[in-house]
Amino acid sequence: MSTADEMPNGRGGEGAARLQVVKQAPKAGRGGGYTAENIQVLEGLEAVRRRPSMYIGTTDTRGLHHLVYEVVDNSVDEALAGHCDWIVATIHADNRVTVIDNGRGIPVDMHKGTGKSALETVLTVLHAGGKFGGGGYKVSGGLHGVGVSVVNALSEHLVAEVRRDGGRYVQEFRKGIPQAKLRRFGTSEPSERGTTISFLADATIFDSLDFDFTTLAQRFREMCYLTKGLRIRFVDERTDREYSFYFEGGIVSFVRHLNKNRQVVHAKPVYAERQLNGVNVEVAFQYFDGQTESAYFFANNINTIDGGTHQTGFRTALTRTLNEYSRKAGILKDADPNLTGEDVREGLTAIISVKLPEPQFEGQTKTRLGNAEVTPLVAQVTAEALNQYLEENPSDARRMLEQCLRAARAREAARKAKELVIRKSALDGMTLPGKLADCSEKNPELCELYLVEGDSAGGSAKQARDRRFQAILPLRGKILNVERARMDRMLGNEEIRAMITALGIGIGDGLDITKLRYNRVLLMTDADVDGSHIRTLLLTFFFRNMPQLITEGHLFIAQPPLFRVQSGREIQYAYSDHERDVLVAEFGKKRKGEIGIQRYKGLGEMNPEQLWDTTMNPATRTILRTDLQDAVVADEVFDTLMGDQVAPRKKFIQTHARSVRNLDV
Ligand code: 0RA
Repeated sequence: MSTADEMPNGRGGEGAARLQVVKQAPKAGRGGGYTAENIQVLEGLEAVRRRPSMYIGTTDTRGLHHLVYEVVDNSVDEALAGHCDWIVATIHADNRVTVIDNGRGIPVDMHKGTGKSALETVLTVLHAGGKFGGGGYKVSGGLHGVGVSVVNALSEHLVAEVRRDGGRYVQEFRKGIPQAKLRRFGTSEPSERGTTISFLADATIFDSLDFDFTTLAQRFREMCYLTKGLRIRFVDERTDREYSFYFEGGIVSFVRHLNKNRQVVHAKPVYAERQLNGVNVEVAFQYFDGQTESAYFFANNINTIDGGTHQTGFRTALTRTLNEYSRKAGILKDADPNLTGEDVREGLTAIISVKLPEPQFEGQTKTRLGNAEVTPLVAQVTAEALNQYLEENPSDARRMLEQCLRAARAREAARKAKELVIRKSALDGMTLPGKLADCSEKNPELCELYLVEGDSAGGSAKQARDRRFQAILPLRGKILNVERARMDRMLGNEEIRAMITALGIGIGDGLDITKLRYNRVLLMTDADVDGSHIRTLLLTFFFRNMPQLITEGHLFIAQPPLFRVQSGREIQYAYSDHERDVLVAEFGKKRKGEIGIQRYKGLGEMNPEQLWDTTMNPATRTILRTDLQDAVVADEVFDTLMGDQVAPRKKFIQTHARSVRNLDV
């Protein structure tokens, strides 16, 4: 009998995860090279083999990869303690894994009494590793820190080699069981110091022994970001691939890596490292021009995905420091509300890494840091680093805060939009805007709404319309036109709100197109630059906030004529220079006498009758249905003309100078 799982089970219980000497130890069955006296029946290790998922989570590839992490974590602990600066991990062609480090080497001294070496104890007794390590920060022993003994128990074969104290030592195991005592087999130079663990995972326990190169590489890269000065070489002999990781900048490099395909708001990440009360705190962060947050929080190199006390400290300090600075710098005025936590986390890439002697991991999955003393320490380091950065880089500071203010405005806009939807459904049609001249028809199928630029044109349209089925909502152009009307500012705008209420469908997520009060919505603006500007704003607004209005074919652009051509009693309208010329030529042929040409500079110049004939009478008017393409173009034009970037605006104006001039005739 040579394997732990065939051993008679003297004690049973799951809780007995502890080395247990069974009195009547059986003899080794097949050439194990060990004797009855030194066979320790490893009840604890047997428990690991019987219920592997209790120790490594699963026996699929995740669990398999855990074995590698466990061994490498022990080497990283040596690096954290300042005794190791390189690790080589190799996956061999037969799926054997070898991890070599230049740490202190697992202690090899004998324990009198047990006759076992420290190395054998570390490799066969659950949780024994820590007893010999003592103090310092540890990756292993943290989240999945079950110890190398678990790797040993779940390996068909494992060889540990140590170079220390001038010697070379080796011990071999099968399924956790030593095949012989630790043996010295040579000498070592101090420069050769370290540990080599080589193991072949047990194929009867794991679903597959297929290690994933990318998964492991990812983990090793992360370890190197988090452990300054550590070099990990990763070799995959199955596919002849190899990576070496080393990051001079530590977590600053990590932040740059996460932001490498993003447009960053400031060139240099904010960074600080401090040792406070025995806790090492490292923060690095940088804003990019996006809406998402990529913040990762580590405790002893373990990714605490559920956050915890270090996250709290960082978030609190970030929000408070940015608010204080904004007030001091006058970026936030007295009347402005504070930036919220959400505002300051938009477009934030951050790595927070703390290292502490006794991390407490909490929660179902033990992925939240619980040490309360960490919160003020991280807050202090974050605030100091950020304050210094803001003081020393005022223009970066301004860009950073503009990003946060943009987030604040967007949040406010979303709130207003939501409020609007709620109010709409609460009162349902009772809050129609005062400026709306509604139609008498109640069947939306038959109704039209004209959105008319300017109060005077609105007045003409009200007189011109067929009030049975045509409604008019005048929009004061000036208001829409102010500044660079951002979407959120537009939502705060009375005119826009009136429009949303009149349409009845709500906005954004809560939009319900079936509630549309008018089958046709017509934009009626002047045929000049301002008119086209307002049309662009409106189209963009609909595209971004009520796309269904466009895709379902409800949105139209009215086509007021540019010219009135009169000869005698006959009046014709022209919608372009060319049409005007054709009309003039026709009139000239038909009769002699004066031909009167009136150019309409705005809708207000038409009397109600003319407006009805040319633009509003369904029998004679021309209207253009907008499609998504129009709106997309409008959206791009909007971004180009209204956005913050100067270069594309300049390019647009140069490219379109001719059409701009045409608008401006
Ligand atoms: C126990 C105690 C010490 C080091 C280690 C274990 C150790 C374990 C592994 C596993 C892979 N590489 C390793 N390197 C070291 C401390 C030794 C001392 O104090 O000299």
